[in-house]
Amino acid sequence: MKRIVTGIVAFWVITVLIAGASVFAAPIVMRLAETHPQDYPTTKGDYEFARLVKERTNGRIVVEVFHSKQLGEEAAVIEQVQLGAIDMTRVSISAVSSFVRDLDAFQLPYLYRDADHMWKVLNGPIGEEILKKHEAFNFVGVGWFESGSRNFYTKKPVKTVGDLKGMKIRVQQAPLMVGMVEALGAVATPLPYGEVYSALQTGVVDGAENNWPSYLTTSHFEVAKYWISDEHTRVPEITVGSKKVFDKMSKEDRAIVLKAMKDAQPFQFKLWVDFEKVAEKAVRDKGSVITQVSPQEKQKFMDAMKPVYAKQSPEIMAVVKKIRDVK
Ligand code: GTR
Repeated sequence: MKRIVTGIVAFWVITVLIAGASVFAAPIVMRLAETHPQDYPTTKGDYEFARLVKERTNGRIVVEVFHSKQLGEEAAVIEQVQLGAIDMTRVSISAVSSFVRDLDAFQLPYLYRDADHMWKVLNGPIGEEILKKHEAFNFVGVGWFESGSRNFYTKKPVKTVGDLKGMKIRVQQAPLMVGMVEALGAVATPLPYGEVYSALQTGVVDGAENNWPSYLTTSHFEVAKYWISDEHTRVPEITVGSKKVFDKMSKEDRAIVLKAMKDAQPFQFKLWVDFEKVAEKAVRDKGSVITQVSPQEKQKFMDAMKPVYAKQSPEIMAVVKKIRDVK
């Protein structure tokens, strides 16, 4: 009898301990670095991604978003992700392209016909393949967000491609972007995002390039009020994870995280499209001078970018051909 009681008690204790361990186990916390402010469309997309991960793992995995460059500027953060010191980051593919050079095929000037074309590419087999390629560089390609098109803005009026000649233009820290601005006869100045406002203000650079939402939220419009809608690039946003960190996760958890990013995408896209309009109106109201380029002038921008393509490797150009063939 005594034995049976001891057995029942032992069984009960073990059951309680196991149940307790799973209920009270500390969640896995993943830090995600974001350069934009809390209410920016990509940051809100990060929060939606975090919400889905938490919900689908019953709180076992918690993605903590560190917005407004709390964890540093993009180039430095990406290195930390590669080392495993930061779990994930949402950045522009330009910033990652210094590591994953094949990304150049996805950010060449005048590559996509429009946003639809870009999304067909990114969400199709070509996009999947480049996400997988990140593993060779100790990253995990988690997924894509929208970032509109990029345009030049300057301190002095610019109306034609020729007006950019000789101007010092801030670019993202990526070889392709340096080459692109040089092809226009301008002087490329690669700088971290957070340094651009003062560089414009003090005249270290004469201009920069970005999308409407960034132009507004960085207040660059205050110090460079001439905007030219040349739409030279569509550079998608990407979330990259640390391979070191992801390799420790179960296959199931990894799948949940990747799927959550896919499912956060339409949410971010909608916010983006709405905010793009709000941002454009806001900078117009605040006095920015906007030049809408004519189709003829846009063709001149395109022609000027041809040397950028001529410099690409046969491998990159093979991907470019595949991208262009996506209908
Ligand atoms: C923004 C992008 C940022 C950052 C920035 C830049 O459009 O969302 O991640 O790369 O451009 O120009 O540095």
